Amino acid sequence: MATRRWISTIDSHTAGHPTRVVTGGVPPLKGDTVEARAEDFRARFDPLRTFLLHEPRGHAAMVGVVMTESARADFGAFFLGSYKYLEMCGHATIGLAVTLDHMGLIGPSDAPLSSFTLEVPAGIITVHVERRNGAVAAVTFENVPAHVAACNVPVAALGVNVNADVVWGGNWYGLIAARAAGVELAPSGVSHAMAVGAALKAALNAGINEGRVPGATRPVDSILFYETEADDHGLVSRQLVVLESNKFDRSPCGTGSSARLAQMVARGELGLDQPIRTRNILGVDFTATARAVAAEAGAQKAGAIAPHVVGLAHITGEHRFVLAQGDPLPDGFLCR
Ligand code: PYC
Repeated sequence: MATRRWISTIDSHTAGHPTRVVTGGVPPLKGDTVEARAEDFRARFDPLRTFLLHEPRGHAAMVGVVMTESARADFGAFFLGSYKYLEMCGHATIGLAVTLDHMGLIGPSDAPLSSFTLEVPAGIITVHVERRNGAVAAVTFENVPAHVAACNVPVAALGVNVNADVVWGGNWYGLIAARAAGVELAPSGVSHAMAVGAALKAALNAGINEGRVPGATRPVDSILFYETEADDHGLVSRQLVVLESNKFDRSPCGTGSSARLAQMVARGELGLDQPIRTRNILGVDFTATARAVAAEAGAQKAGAIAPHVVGLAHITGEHRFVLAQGDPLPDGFLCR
């Protein structure tokens, strides 16, 4: 078989959401920082992203990770989305940590704890891998600081009138109460949530782009619908992140959980060092805690918190993707 591309990956899922870590086949990238190398990849090799993430090899919500060297951290990595490049991705960071453990790249596999730093486009984060009985039992990432940029922004679309908080958690989120938006946080509610979420995102971003949302400087990447509950173990944020039309995060969303922490602390609903569980529509949890931002992190936005998010990923397979000669869809396709 004549082939024009060979790319190897290790795939995992984090609470249901896939991560595809590229382990070979990406040409050397130019640039001094991870952000610059991500930009070089986008400029010269973007068809590799769609080849790997779009159908028929991937799907609408597939996320990829390309590793690069870092002059500032133990590893460097940037995140590919099916529809855009992400500055940070929590579920994929957890997937990457489990993948690095699987590859034997982060310390003795019988050590109870291995830690590493990771440079991503959003900044430098720290990742801890806990092992029990020879297997990874939990991954914690200490995310870039999260903060609320705007509160109670009125948004209307498709006959739904709600308020959104605009919050940075490594990506930008519009946080909206699920019940007020008529969104059901269950697998049966996903199609409706995606339609409403995409329309609310467009309406919110129109306001931000026209300068009508004081405090918000950049359009939101996603809408996070939430509901807060409590049980004997504390607070649970049930949540569903709509990335874009026809795309939702299957996991509780690491950057979305970070944004939720900043919002709950800003509203006085949560104290520092008080863990909550963030739960996806499949009933799988992350544990998320807002900590004080370390003094050495330098100047921060008012009310910024340091999110610590704990979750777990599982390897699903190892792939060698090829592009066979004559394939009529060399760069894949995505239906919107
Ligand atoms: O876990 O941060 C996250 C994420 C962002 C987009 C998909 N997952």
